[in-house]
Amino acid sequence: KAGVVENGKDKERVMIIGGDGYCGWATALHLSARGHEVAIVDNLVRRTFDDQLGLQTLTPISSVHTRVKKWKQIKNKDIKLFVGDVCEFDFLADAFQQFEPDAVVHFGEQRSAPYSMIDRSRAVFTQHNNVIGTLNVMFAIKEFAPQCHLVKLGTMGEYGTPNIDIEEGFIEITHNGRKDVLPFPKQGGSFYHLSKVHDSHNIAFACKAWGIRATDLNQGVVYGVKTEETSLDEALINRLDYDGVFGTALNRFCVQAAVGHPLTIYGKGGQTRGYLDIRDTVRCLELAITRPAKLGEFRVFNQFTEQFSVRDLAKLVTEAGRKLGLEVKSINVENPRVEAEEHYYNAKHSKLIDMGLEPHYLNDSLLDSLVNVAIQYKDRVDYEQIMPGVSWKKIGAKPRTGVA
Ligand code: NAD
Ligand code: USQ
Repeated sequence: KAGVVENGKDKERVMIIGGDGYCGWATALHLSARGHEVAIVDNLVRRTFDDQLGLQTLTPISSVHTRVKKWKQIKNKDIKLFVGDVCEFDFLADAFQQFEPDAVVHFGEQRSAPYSMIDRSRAVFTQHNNVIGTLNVMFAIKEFAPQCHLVKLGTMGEYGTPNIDIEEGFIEITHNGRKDVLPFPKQGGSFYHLSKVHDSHNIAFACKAWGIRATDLNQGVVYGVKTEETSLDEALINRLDYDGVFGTALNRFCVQAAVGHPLTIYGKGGQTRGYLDIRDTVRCLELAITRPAKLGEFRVFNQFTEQFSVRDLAKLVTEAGRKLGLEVKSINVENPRVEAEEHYYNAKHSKLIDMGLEPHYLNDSLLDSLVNVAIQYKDRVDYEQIMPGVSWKKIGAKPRTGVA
């Protein structure tokens, strides 16, 4: 097949860990629709976090069992389901031996920075869940599927916001007259972001020591909800988080605009990050899987398409809302996080484009459609969950039962 490099097969057996989540569900359907054999591994803990904290996705999502049944009805394609925790090695080993994956996409982590900063127990849970889960996946590959390509979701937040350009994974440094290419310095801004830094180091070491192959996708903030496949039926609809713990910047702003809540700009609003449309997330995963890393190789791609400050996003959503007849206001909320609010930001992101990614840039039609989805489900919005309730500075050792 055109464009597929050595070792890449047309049809791969892809295990998607975290396949019931926001990025994972969309990716599972995208790959299944393109003929890959897909298995979802998920312990459904994301749904438990919602139950524990009293949150719910804007969109009414079906159970994972209903989701895969509906997919079978519509497309006549099977998605295998393994419900369990990747921190339990026996469960994971069994799933590997049954499914025999060519590639494992690992989305299955606790992914909220605020969740990891609620209290000591959530910080420990996040790092345990993420770091041990990834170690288990690495060991399962070594033991049961040494050819298998690990495609691991990292995050742009691993790099922090240094006052120099951010490279894709590695930087050439000259020091005291000697030169080397070294991992780009990491400065995660929460216990969550730091869990990804630890994962990256562990995976890089395993590639070197055992000769396994891996791609670390340092993804930016994802926005949007619809993909070609999740739009086929209401039972396939994806989750969309808007609350102060799991909701991310642009998705939150669109929901806030729809329900008449002022847009919550934290601090000065100069915080700049890389962003991408969920339709590009699924395509990036497809590109990484069909063009795998070589045995022993640890590749790093920066997976985002455009960078925006929070202020830029607020302006864009205000304008999109105005066109839809909504009056959108913004407020500067005291920043609950510890982060630079005005800073230099210039991150490279050419490797996925070179491999064929054709980005969906943020435009009016996407903002329209996202605000319209939010309007469609606005009765499900709990206004009380919108303001941030987790403070980086106030995190303590004592368990917190509520975060509002
Ligand atoms: P999500 O919380 O919606 O999905 C994660 C899924 O993993 C959930 O279904 C959860 O139940 C599952 N999971 C968590 N721990 C598990 C375990 N121990 N065993 C089995 N399953 C487990 O998150 P998402 O937004 O889809 O993010 C997916 C990945 O992409 C994460 O690793 C995240 O860090 C990364 N990422 C997300 C974004 C974003 O904007 N959403 C941006 C950059 C990177
Ligand atoms: N922000 C606001 N107002 C809001 C929400 C966020 O100003 O209402 C600001 C934050 O302070 C931060 C920026 O927007 O400066 C991004 O915050 P976010 O919550 O959208 O994203 P973040 O916490 O970084 O985490 C999300 C995902 C995480 C992923 C990360 C990619 O939850 O899984 O790793 O985006 S990145 O930001 O590139 O590290």
